[in-house]
Amino acid sequence: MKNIDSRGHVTGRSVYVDDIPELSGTLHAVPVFSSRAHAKILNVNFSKVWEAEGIVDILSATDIPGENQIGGIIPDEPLFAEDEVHFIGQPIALIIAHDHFTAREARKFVEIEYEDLEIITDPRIAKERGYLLFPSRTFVNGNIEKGFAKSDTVIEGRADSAGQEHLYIETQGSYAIPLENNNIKIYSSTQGPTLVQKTAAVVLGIPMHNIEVDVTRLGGAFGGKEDQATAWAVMAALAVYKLKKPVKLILDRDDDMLLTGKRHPYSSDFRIGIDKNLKIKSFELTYYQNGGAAADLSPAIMERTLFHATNSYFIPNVKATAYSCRTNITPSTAFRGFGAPQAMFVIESAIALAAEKLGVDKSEIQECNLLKSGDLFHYGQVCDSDNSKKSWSDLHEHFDVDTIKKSVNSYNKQNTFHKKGISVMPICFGISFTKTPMNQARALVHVYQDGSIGISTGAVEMGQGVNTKMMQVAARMFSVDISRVKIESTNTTRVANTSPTAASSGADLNGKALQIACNEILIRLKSKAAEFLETNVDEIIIRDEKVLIEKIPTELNWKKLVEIAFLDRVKLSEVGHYATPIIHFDKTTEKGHPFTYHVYGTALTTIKLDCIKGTYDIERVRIVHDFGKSMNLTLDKGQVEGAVVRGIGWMTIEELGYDEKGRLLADNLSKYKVPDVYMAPKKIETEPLETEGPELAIMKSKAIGEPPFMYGIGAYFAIQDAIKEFNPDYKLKFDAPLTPEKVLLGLYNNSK
Ligand code: LUZ
Ligand code: MOS
Repeated sequence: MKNIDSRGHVTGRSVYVDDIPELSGTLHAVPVFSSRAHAKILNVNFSKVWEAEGIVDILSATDIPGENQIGGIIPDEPLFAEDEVHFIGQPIALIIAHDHFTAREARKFVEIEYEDLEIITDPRIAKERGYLLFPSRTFVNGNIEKGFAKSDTVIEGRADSAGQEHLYIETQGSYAIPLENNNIKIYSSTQGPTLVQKTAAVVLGIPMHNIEVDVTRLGGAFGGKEDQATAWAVMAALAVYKLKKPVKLILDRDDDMLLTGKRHPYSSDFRIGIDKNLKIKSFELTYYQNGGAAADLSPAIMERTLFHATNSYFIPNVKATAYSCRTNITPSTAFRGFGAPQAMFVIESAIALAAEKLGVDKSEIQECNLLKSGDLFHYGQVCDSDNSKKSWSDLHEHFDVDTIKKSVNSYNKQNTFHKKGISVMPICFGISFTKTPMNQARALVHVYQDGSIGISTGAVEMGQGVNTKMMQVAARMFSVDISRVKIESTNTTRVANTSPTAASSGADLNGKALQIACNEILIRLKSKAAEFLETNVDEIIIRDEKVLIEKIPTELNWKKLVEIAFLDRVKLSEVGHYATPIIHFDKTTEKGHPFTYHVYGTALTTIKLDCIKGTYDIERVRIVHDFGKSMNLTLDKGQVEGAVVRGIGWMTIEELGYDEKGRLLADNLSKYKVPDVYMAPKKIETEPLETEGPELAIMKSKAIGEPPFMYGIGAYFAIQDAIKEFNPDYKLKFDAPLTPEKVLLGLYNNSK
């Protein structure tokens, strides 16, 4: 089954926030933001703005009736800056006008006097000064010094990875409208409707029940709208609160790129110890996370980094420390992988460096350290499958990796100015919000008296196809045709207290809640059927819209049964609630069982390097991926392909950069390159790993959103592999992205 939205998307009929028909009198808001990365605000003068025609109002911190606070985990972020600004793009005020362009033009006339303060963009410098967003954490298992003593080779190094722009096609936006009795309805392009509702209530100083948040779908999010959709929705709500008029706030692309946070850049030190059998004995890490100017989701992201320090390898002695460093860039935020890709780049770098030193193939070290059932993760959870090893060996068999390696070798012997590179990238990604209480969800199901079904969940559709999956779940539960099922928008009045759709867990959590709700209604319908057919309820089966007794069709079908049940006053609506069992985590010991299950897989990346230009083609990515029992392989393979391309972009060409003034260099699409159709791998082949699939995944279909992102890391090492073919003196460097410029320097620079 394809994505139910496919047709709407390609015909342009799908509705996003900016497509909602505007009520008459709708006003338009544009944020005023800091042009300094760190400064005292001495004076703000709006008088020239007021001279423009069509200006309705200008709101700033003093207009906030509740708290000037939008920090989600730590209350350290004002909606509007008051005395100081901490990054370029920090909102200071909101201009509201009769149309968007008037507001945007008028912004140029705001006069702000600043007194500049010291600007720090390097997380290591921030750490030295003691500028941390919150205390550091250390995960320990075993004893690293004993582990190093048992190692034959101990190597130290450093690995850096840069940020990444989300580049959702739909920019951040909201449309807030006043309802009667001072209630406000907000349409928001958010992954977290409840977070918008809760934060709007705090800022306006009113109860949550006065705010209704509605989301039909997002034009992409990738984590960028988990926390950072909130500010724009709350600003619109604040304007509605003051003006009692509908207010729309949609960021233009350039504003979106400058004002919103990105993936966390990380700088990391590692020390790895390996014995003569290539077993990794010990691994020590220090991560410097560049959190930007406010905490945002950094505590959770840092935690996920620590959890993924060892990727898919078993290492008996581990010590990993992470610092979240406060700098003067936009607050870094969630981005597909949520700190895990950064950790996995570090361990892959450590293994690559060890392989270089030992003169062995990187994949030899990788292979002999893969996780197996019974191995202990450094955070105390026990690995419960051999999927890591299995995906590795299946990949090698299915795609005949030995033959591929031979053909790459012979190509490299025959060609001087083109070289091919190859790399294997295994992944292991933990599924669950690392914050245990977030692993809960609800769903609301109505069976209408004509047999049609309406479902609402807390899941937000953002292109990933979660709505399609929810409809599949309901159709399968009732055993009716999918055309009977309608999915409603995600709305806080129908499904309350939701976790954001994030952590790859949207389908699992909301699907399980939906199953519970459907099942309750099904039980009542079956008992009504048994009564009507004068038989035992255990004998009733509903299949393909027919009511069967011991596999024999009866006079009842789905539609008729629903009608009878309704006339007999049976409750045909239900709310399902699901809370993931088995998970727990103790922060005092940093041990527990934080993940419901893990997703595994292995990818082989082959690239071709032009050794004159330094440019590269990502030729193929071949993958054996652990889908569990995929409930929708079309959608799931689409998720793999999208994730792989984004992972490759992060590792290769996506370069942000900040100047000494703390200004983002790549602040528009002529400066920020992402993989396009030419740059994307010519072919991505995804083979499902044959496994049972865990009961705790929705219909045994494993979470898919984030895990495949990290296959993209393979591109980095494949490119370095090709550089080395051309320039045997090249020394491995771990400083992503590996842009063609860096490649060119590597090809011709022999410095050691
Ligand atoms: N969001 C979050 C996430 O709040 N907690 C998580 O553990 C997480 N993991 C991945 C992506 N988003
Ligand atoms: Mo996310 S990075 O699952 O919002």
